[in-house]
Amino acid sequence: MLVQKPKDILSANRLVFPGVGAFAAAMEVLNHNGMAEALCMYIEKDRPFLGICLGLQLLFESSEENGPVKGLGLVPGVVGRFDSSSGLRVPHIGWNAVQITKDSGILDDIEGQHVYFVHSYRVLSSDANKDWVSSTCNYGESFISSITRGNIHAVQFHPEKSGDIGLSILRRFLNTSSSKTKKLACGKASKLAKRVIACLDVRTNDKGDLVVTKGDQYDVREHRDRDEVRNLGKPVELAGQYYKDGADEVSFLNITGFRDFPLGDLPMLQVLRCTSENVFVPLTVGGGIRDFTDGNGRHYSSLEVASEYFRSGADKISIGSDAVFAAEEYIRTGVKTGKSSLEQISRVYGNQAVVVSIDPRRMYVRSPDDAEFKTVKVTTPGPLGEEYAWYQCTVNGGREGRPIGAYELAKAVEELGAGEILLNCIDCDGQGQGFDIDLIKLISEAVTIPVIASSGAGAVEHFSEVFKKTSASAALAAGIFHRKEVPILSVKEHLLREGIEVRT
Ligand code: 1PR
Repeated sequence: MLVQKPKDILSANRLVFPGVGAFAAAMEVLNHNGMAEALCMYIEKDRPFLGICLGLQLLFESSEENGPVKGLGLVPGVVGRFDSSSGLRVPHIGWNAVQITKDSGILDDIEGQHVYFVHSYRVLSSDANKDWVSSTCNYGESFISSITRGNIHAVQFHPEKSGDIGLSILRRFLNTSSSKTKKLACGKASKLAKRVIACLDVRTNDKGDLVVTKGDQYDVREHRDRDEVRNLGKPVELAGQYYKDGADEVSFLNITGFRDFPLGDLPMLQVLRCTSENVFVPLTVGGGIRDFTDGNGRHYSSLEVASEYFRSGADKISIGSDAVFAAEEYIRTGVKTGKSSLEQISRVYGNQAVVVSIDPRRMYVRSPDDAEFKTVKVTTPGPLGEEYAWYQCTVNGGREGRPIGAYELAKAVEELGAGEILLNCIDCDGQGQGFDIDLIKLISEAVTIPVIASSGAGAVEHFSEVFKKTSASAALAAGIFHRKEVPILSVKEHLLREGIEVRT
């Protein structure tokens, strides 16, 4: 049952308190509707409780997030931000290992396993709260990943997004006496794993069916066969398969979202709802996130569009074209208006929920002086022997080039509130020749938020290459998985053999 009123909390047998968004906004709601008092009464009586992510942080005394802001004050400690000044990528996004410090009953066999974290704020253990701490995690420093006292549990990571391991934690909480919970083999996790992401480019084909498609350099039509949109499968089925195959995340990109308004595209929302019933790793959705006025003059803000995606099961949303326009404006004026979709959504849902998807095209030049934007010395010279290139950002699915480089865009969107960058490359898309290492190095060194390398994977060696030569946090592929050329498991086995930590 979903809690609607404070009395629902007091009459609950077990309470799960998942939290998303900003600390201050959550406390305001809890204080305003009487839930804060009810939660404190419930917890003080030692009734079964599981807080998740923000649901852990709110139990502490205060948070520095847009604050200081007072919390529920049930556990000593202050919620502070990870320090990115020495190059640590913040938000902390991905699968990390936890160290169990005391028996909690619900985290029994997760030692040595990876669980999924996504947050920019954390609490450190101290003499005052050490009796509460049941596990810690290392990310630049050791922070509290779970607390336990009696029947009260709270975790900083997301069990509901941590695959089988997370489900076993939830099962134990819901039925602590269950002997059915399967024992997990002891794992070897020691640090934040590199992620392998399966991406599904989704659009309606000419028959009106929503299909997973895949282009070559963004062209998704089958030119041999009556120019039809390539159909590589059904989105919900494929996402379910990739989850079973070990994908650390699944992304849906509604590739015609720039021209079809997504809230008019109910099948896409339905895809998210159905997928999130069976897929317990993070889901990202992108395409068409922008302000929109429909034919009847009804205005929808990008925040409403994103909220609908989140309600339908997305954990992160990804913004393409609209982020390019916002970055151009920001660079031109130097002013953060707070009105762009990027700023609005990250303010309400937190930076970690907002990905910016960049669709750049390589532009060769003879010398850096020939370009207005940041160039790189390319590994392979251009067709006329050019030794440098800059990467031009595009909008509307690569159809329109814009006067801004990928480097400039990445820096601007980080300042505007993006929590992660999905870095595609039109030249490499669908070519199977490997990721654009020059581009990925350029961007991952320019920002301190995580960067997902995308476009061009054709063999397992391409994944180890991108992780060894760049500081990308994740690598994404589409075509090789859809065409069943390389299974996700083979990618992970290869990475492990190469000494790169992944979730197994
Ligand atoms: O601009 O906010 O509406 O968002 C549109 C989104 O749709 C953007 O994220 C944009 O990247 C994506 N998109 C638009 N058109 C296409 C297209 O292909 N015609 N797909 C498109 C982008 C690129 C990757 C692809 C990788 C890996 N696809 O997502 O999955 O390149 O492919 P590979 O492993 O097969 O090489 P907005």
